[in-house]
Amino acid sequence: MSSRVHLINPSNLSFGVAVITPRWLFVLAAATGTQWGDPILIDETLDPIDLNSIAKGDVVGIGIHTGNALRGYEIGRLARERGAWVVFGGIHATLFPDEVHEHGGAHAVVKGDGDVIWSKVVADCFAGTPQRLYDGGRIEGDQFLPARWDLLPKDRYMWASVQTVRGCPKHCSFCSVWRTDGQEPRQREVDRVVREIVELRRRGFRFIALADDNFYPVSHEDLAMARRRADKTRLHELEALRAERFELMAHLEQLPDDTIFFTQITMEAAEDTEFLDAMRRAHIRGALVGVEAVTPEGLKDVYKGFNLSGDELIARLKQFRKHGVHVLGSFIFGLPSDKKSTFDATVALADKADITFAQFVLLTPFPGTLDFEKWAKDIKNSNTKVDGVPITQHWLIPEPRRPKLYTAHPNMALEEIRVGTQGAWDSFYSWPRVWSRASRSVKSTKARVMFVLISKLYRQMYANTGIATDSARVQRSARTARLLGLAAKRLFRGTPMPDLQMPSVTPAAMRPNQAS
Ligand code: B12
Ligand code: SF4
Repeated sequence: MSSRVHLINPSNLSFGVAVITPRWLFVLAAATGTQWGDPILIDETLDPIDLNSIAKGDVVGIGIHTGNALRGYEIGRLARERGAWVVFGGIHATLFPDEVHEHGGAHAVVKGDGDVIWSKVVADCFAGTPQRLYDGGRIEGDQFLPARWDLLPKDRYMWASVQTVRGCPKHCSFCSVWRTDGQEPRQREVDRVVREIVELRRRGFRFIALADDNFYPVSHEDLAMARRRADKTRLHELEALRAERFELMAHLEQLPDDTIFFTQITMEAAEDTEFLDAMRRAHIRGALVGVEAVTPEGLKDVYKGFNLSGDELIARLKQFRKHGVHVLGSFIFGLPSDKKSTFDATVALADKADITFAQFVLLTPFPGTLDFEKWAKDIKNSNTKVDGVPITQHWLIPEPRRPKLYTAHPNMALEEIRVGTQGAWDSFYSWPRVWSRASRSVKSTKARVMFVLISKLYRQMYANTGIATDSARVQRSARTARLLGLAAKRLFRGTPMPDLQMPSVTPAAMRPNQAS
């Protein structure tokens, strides 16, 4: 049998179904080309890999972020033992190519975007001459490849994912996006994005996550600052970016009415009601908004001074809802300014601001971030190790032994923060609160059942498995998530529309008014 290409998304936990497609798998599948046959795609969030499927001479591409790097390394070593060519890519491999070689049995590591370089890497491996390191760079928006959705396994994912823009102009201290993907937004051509979405609708997907770093890449302040400059080049660039967003939304508006998009956006978008209205018309019904902290001190802790706090924050978040965009608020716990009262105060604010979903994450120094650099420098001399692994490489500590928090807190014990965070999830996603939000957010019984299922599933997948320290609880949550997922996936299935055509839009419909 001839050699094959395998693409593997590693995970320690498999749920049988997944909420969102890991887009990189389907994009790299497109980048592989067809001369080696279709690649074999393995997403371990669905099922664990069967290593017997890997043969000598095969090429194995493994994509890792920091959280799943250790599992990726285990698979890499095992695949290499079976005689395969092992290549790593993804954000963590981009940040630490040497570590990947040391721990993952890699023949090659690809830094940056894989779209353009991957076919060369595969060809080099099959020729027996892989390079140690490839640099895929930061490609232009019009070079991003559309995904191979024909390789999507049937009925395993609830939401497909399509990227419209990569990069973010902000510089939050806990986030690596602006440093790895860059601060210059790279927008994909409207036509290409829409073509992919139409293909997904033809296949029966009506729920699509826009896997963007920040769907609102040009704020009023950015425009005002550019306007103050004598040289207007930057202003024209920003205006063009903004106009392209409206062009995209005008096209999305033409899609069937039951289409639902979800994206990620900064809170600033609330200033731009024209943009929010265009989002609603474009079927973008929800957005993850990084609220992070509810006090000015907390926002200062994460360099997110462009967010608001207190009553102004509530008003700003409500603005999304008023314009038909549901908010998934993302909050960080463990910030130096947090107090015991912060947990309850945050849940209360989420309620008051009419947030539809929320996530409460523990402050984690992810490599590639300013927080990580500062933390690693501060802690270096302490020489702290867990199971012989330096704490500054926390992702290499086996998951059951991995600490949940890394920075000593001025007011609280770390366990107190972990328990407080778990408590915030429990309280926000309690049955009465979920039901009350469902009744306020959606009308039909079916939509309410979906709302409840997705709320409970979200909590099981992202909170109970990520924050709990007790492995029995983690396993129980994974089983519950699997059952909820099986029930939910039927509800998310849309009717295939094989005859759906590309929307046509008049130039006038695409134009935004001039922003202030
Ligand atoms: C959409 C998204 C999500 C979604 C969907 C996840 C999914 N199933 O895909 C949701 C909301 C669920 C999510 C959750 C989380 N996410 Co997230 N997410 C993203 C986001 C915005 C886009 C990812 C994406 O689809 N990009 C599109 C694809 C095409 O790009 P890509 O993955 O980068 O792949 C390209 C290259 O990296 C490369 N490549 C990738 N793999 C491989 C493999 C090979 C062999 C090669 C050659 C190349 C290659 O080629 C690809 C094509 O160019 C990224 C931000 C970002 N810019 O990456 C964060 C990001 C990946 N998430 C991040 C984090 C921290 C999380 C959470 C831990 C958040 C939390 N605290 O709960 C969870 C973890 C979930 C989990 N267990 O995996 C961090 C990771 C940081 C790090 N150092 O690892 C990122 C970078 C955001 C950030 N703020 O820093 N996420
Ligand atoms: S957290 Fe969001 S707004 Fe901040 S830099 Fe990252 S992507 Fe941009």
